[in-house]
Amino acid sequence: MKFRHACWQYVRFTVTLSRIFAIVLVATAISTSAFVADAAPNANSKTSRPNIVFMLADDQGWNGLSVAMHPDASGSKSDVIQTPNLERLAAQGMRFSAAYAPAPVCSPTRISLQTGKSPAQLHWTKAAPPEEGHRLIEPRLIKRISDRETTIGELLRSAGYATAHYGKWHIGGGGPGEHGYDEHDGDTGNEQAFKFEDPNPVDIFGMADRAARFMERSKKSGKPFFIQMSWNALHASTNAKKATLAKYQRLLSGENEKRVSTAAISEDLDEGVGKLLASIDALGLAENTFVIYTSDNGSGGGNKRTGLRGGKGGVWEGGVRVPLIVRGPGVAANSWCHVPVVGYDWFPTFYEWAGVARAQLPTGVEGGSLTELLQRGGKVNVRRPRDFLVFHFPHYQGEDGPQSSIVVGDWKLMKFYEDDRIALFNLKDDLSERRDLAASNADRAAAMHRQLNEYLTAIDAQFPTPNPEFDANSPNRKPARGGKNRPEGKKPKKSN
Ligand SMILES: [Ca+2]
Repeated sequence: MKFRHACWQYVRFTVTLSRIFAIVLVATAISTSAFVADAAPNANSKTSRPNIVFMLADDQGWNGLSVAMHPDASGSKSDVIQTPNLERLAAQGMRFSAAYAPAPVCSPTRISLQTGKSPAQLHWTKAAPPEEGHRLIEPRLIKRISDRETTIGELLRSAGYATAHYGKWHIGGGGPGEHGYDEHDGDTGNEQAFKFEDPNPVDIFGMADRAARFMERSKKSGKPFFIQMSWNALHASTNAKKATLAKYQRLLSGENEKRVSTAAISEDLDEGVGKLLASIDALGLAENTFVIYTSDNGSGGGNKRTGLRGGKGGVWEGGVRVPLIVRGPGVAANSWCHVPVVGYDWFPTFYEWAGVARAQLPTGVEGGSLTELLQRGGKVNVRRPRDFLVFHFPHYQGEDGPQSSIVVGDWKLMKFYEDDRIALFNLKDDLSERRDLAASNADRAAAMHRQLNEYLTAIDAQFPTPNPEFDANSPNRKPARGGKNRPEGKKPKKSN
């Protein structure tokens, strides 16, 4: 059905052509070969199309690696956690200092990556259940990927790629097999991680082995491949290898168990990344394979929150700014990109690598291709339908209750829905978002506020609504966590 839908879009695109020609196009579009547009500008030829290995860590914060994510910002790497394989990958490729996850929580980022659309447009902006008893009521979400969406797996399979998804899926809809993936681990979620213990903690090494076998088979068949490695780590971190746990108990003596196990599973994950990279080398595929490493949201429980404000469950930088390393053909070794990029940019990027014409992008895709940026040393801007990024979290979970942000160049505006407060920051000078400049830059703040509202209206985003039963004077009332609303002495609760 989805394929037919894509064909009709294709037909609509050629509406000015003669009717006979349109009929020919329909006939051609029905065959998969037509999906690969030979005449697409900048398209790779079919024979040289690159393989893609897309790795997604879970809850790994911007500073969760021993790889610095910014050359000048202190606190952009961990002083304790050791990730030597990712250090090597970074030395071979490009690091992004301003890479964003589409959402500050799990499933919304995952469905956004699969579709190229923002979580706000998809009406899936939170993973955990709604919190009740607050001043505002969270919007309802449909937590299941729709059959109407075209996924990365469907796109790349249609274009002739062998496709695999290993690890955590977490967007339902019958699992990856129903959404374009030839091989997969089923309709998995967080619970999956707990089954696997030393010597295969949270299935890190099992996933790396399955990916290696898949690459070998794809190579033999002569097909390019796409693999999404949705690592379960850093979930179920107490399942880390015993030796690694012991190492971090020494390095972090006196720290709580969660911090120790999170550090340990981070290093185990790095070892799994190393195994996967070694398999790519052993198969002689490194030269024509893009390797991408990133995280689904900012720092979760157990990570040390330094360098950036906030963490998972909010749109402060700590919730959405994530590590990103890319290695592949034409990407300069040991290079930096400071241009903001977002997870849903990968969808149009993969389109271009697969040689599919831009005109065939599904309607509503909000990302821009990163191909030129990667080829030109990270120095060109990304062309998206809009020249700003919005993060919309109309929910309670992290600091400050329901909130949105808009990033335009170096400037970022935060909006808090409980009291309609706004705050303005210059990220270039103040990455930790401590100096609110809304009062001294009132015109800029007002313009960005308007831009944010117009965008959210244009994509039909959902908003929190007033709670008629909320009683501010009730002794049982639940304040939004964090910031100045946080009750004395209470720390934010850990969330899923
Ligand atoms: Ca997550």
